[in-house]
Amino acid sequence: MTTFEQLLKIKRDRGAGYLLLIDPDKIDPKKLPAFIREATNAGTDAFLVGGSLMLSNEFDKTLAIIKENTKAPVIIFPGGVSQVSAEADAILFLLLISGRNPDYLIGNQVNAAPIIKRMELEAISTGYMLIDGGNVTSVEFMSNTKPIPREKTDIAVAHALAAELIGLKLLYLEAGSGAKQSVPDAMVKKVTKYCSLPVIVGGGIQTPEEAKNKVKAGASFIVTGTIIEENSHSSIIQEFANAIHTS
Ligand code: 1GP
Repeated sequence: MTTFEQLLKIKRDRGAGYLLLIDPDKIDPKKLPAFIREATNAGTDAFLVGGSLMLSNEFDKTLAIIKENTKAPVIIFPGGVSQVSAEADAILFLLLISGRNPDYLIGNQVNAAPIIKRMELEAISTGYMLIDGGNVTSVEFMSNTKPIPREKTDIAVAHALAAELIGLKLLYLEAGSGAKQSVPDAMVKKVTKYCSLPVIVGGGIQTPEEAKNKVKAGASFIVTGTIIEENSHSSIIQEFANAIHTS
């Protein structure tokens, strides 16, 4: 089974999936093995690994440690071309479709594609949409793109439909890591009503209840990063997993 098929199976079996974001710059490598084991036991369905920058230069090593300590899929969520590695199960091949910066629509992808092919790494094409989360996030600054305004649901729907017609496999509604406000439930609801792609929602999600509401609105996968970095107890991971898993 491919990693993408595994994600679809998680959605089918559990109602929705819980994806935990690991930023190698923000985690103590000594604590990583135990943390990954605990997070897996607590109900994490897959790990996303990446960050806007990569200051630590430990990307391959971090991926290898995560792989050694979990059976869950380990998927690269790249901040740039340097975050391509054969140690992962797959990579989200992101197109920042909410922006109009050609580097993030095709430039980086052209640089990364030959490397990904050579590595025989599974690429999951993903329409990545930045939604205003009430503050300037690293994605907005680094990509030099404007987020979609929170109340412009129709604009979000049109972008999602474009992603579907282009033939992308997934859609990621992103408020940005550490966003003040997560993607509005109303936007998730409208996008998933009109667009048939499975939708990942992340950025600024603080509580299990908030995560549950995104699932109720139609999200297939929920991502948390910051909240678990700040409070890495497995009981919180479990609360998120229970809130997200509806079956
Ligand atoms: C960021 O969607 C992810 O790309 C997670 O965001 O760190 O705010 O949970 P947080």
